[in-house]
Amino acid sequence: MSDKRQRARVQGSWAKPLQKPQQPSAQHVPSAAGSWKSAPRSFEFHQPADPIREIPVEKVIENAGDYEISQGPTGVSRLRLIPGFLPQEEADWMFSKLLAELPWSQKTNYRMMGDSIVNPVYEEPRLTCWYGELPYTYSRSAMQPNAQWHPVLTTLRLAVEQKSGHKFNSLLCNLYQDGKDSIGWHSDNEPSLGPKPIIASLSLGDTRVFSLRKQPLPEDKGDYTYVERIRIPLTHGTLLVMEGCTQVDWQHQVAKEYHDRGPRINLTFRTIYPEPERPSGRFVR
Ligand SMILES: O=C(O)CCC(=O)C(=O)O
Repeated sequence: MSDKRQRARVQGSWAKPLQKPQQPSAQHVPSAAGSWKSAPRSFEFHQPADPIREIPVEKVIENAGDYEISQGPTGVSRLRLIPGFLPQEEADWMFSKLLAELPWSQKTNYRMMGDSIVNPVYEEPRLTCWYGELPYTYSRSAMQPNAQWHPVLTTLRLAVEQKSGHKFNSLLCNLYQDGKDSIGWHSDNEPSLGPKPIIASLSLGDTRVFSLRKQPLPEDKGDYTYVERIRIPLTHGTLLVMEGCTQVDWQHQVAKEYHDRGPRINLTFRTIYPEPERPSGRFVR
């Protein structure tokens, strides 16, 4: 073990005082002048009983490709990153149309403590709108669907379906107005999305960092200190497809950034199942 590490993990005890010479050792004794002085003591190092755990180095994914990010009892988690999925000029034009023409609004959620709703409610730090046939419920509050898709969204849905090889019936649009807008750690694992949701996420506008962190082992009881982490800078026109167990075994977020960030739109294409048709499976929450 390196010295530095050993110092950081000091475990031990103050050694018992030597019998000779006779003097009070583990106590403070008043000096003649009335101030307090410590008696000399020594320290014994004991090797820590628990094995040392390394905090994994965060990985960065920025090149086009298919990435198997984990393989576990639940199955394989996969990402597909396609920077430049939309050519620059097309992406610029679509970004301004969607920014100006989508019915953006700020959703209010309920804070949960276990299964109970706790007041006060809070407003999401971003604007959203929802497209599809069915409402979308998360954080105990439902988004009503816009049944009439904006023509740009219809074009994008077809292009994303063609590229990814998956069909989608719904779309959550997020607008981050600046660096202070964000989305916290979560998985897209609502029962209405089925057991292993496939999510295709298209980014337009300023680059933001999309982070993933693995769900901790059951014995870590919700402690994320030692979990694997990945960061992906999502640039203008990039398509990211999350497949397999990514929504079961990982969480993701777009954190606040405290330097200048312009607006960014993120379109996440999903499939929502009406209750009677829902495929069964394991849900994390
Ligand atoms: O903005 C993003 O890239 C992520 C959005 C997201 O996590 C979500 O809509 O569930």
